[in-house]
Amino acid sequence: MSVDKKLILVGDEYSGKTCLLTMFTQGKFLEDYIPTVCDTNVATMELDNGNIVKLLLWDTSGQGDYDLGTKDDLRSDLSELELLQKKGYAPVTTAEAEAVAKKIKAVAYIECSAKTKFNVSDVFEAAARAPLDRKSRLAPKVIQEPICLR
Ligand SMILES: Nc1nc2c(ncn2[C@@H]2O[C@H](COP(=O)(O)OP(=O)(O)OP(=O)(O)O)[C@@H](O)[C@H]2O)c(=O)[nH]1
Ligand SMILES: [Mg+2]
Repeated sequence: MSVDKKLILVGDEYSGKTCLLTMFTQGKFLEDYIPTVCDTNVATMELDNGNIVKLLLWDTSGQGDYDLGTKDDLRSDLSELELLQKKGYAPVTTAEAEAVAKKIKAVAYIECSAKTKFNVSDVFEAAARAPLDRKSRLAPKVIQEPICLR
């Protein structure tokens, strides 16, 4: 079976959407920040059940209404943690992240890092497998520890 899915990346500006996409599609990590206006890409995945999924990937410009990030590697970055502490912040805890995933009825919650490539393909595989019918969604599945706030 072959299906097309449109996948739209949303999240805070500077949260790492473009880097996640670029690591997945090109295997490259972009150090420099270039704000996105809108960008599209296509990736084809073959799942282990033999299904072919064509992902139409839409990268969007950042919106300020999201509190979770994608830069898992920063959880153990001492200078980042120090910076957060100075501002009175701390990384999101597992419980907080799980609660949000449950609240929004997320199909999956996956911590990832474009920089280290950690779980990058898992994110897109989960999206490729996600049922299109909202009613048939499963309970949120936690694959890894929580994401760091930037
Ligand atoms: N440490 C670390 N830095 C990252 C990671 N992903 C992205 N960055 C950095 O964060 C900055 C912003 O990344 P982008 O992917 O451009 O962010 P974006 O969410 O697409 O931003 P907008 O297009 O403005 O919405 C860049 O300087 C990246 O190098 C990551 O996994 N770890
Ligand atoms: Mg971007």
